[in-house]
Amino acid sequence: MGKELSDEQVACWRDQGYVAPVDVIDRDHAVRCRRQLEEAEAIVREKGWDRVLAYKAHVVMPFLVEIARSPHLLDAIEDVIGPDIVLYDSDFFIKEGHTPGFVSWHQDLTHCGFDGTAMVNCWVALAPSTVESGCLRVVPGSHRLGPLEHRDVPDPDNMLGRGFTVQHAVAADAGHDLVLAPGEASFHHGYTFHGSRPNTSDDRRIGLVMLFVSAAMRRCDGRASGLLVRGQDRNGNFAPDPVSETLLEESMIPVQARLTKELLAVEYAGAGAEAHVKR
Ligand SMILES: O=C(O)CCC(=O)C(=O)O
Repeated sequence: MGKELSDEQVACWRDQGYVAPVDVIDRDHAVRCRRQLEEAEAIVREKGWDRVLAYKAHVVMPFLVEIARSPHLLDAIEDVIGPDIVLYDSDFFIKEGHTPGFVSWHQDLTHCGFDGTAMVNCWVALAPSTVESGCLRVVPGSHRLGPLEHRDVPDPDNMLGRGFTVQHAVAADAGHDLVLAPGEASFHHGYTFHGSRPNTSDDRRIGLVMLFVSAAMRRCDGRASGLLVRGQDRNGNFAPDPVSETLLEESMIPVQARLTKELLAVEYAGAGAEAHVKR
């Protein structure tokens, strides 16, 4: 038994490279977060800001930081990556009802330039995430393949801008659907193949993605940034991400833009800075 996860969940993480569902926030809280997100979307549209919800969203969204700091969630994250925890990146993957957007099979960690593997993608549902709405899917056990080559396979409907796709055959029946109710999360390992299908439901499918890493990991350029949410960054591997006091504090928008630029420049140096642009 971990601090929060059961023995079965810890074993599923180790052997299959994912855990789901994990209770993160209650249903009412998820409804409030969805409202805040939709308020933020309206502001972003009106101001014409770019990529504010696609990378480093925690810098400008206090409600996201509140979730990331919740002791209950951090106990579960600690069970899989240890006690020194940094929120490295965060964003929203949103599919409108009856739209063709999909996500190709890929790994998260391969291009991040870290010297270790202690990363967890925590995907929190802020709307029903079902087979019909195009829930997140994983290929169980694929994390054991380690880092694999990816290529751009352009498709206008792929939500990973240039069609970032792992170069490894995936059988048609290999994907496992991670069906989640609002407030529930899935965790997957940085090497687990994951992707998703289009939303054929009437509602939006909203995923809040938080990438947590161990503060013990160092990025190749030695200049990663992130928000330390538990424990210590003993070697100073992460410059602290500043965070807004209020939703989309205007003075923080250029800060979020700079941190996004720095993140993309390292992650996709080989493939071009825009290789993984989400929308
Ligand atoms: O939300 C999705 O469908 C895909 C999410 C994803 O690819 C990611 O978090 O890296």
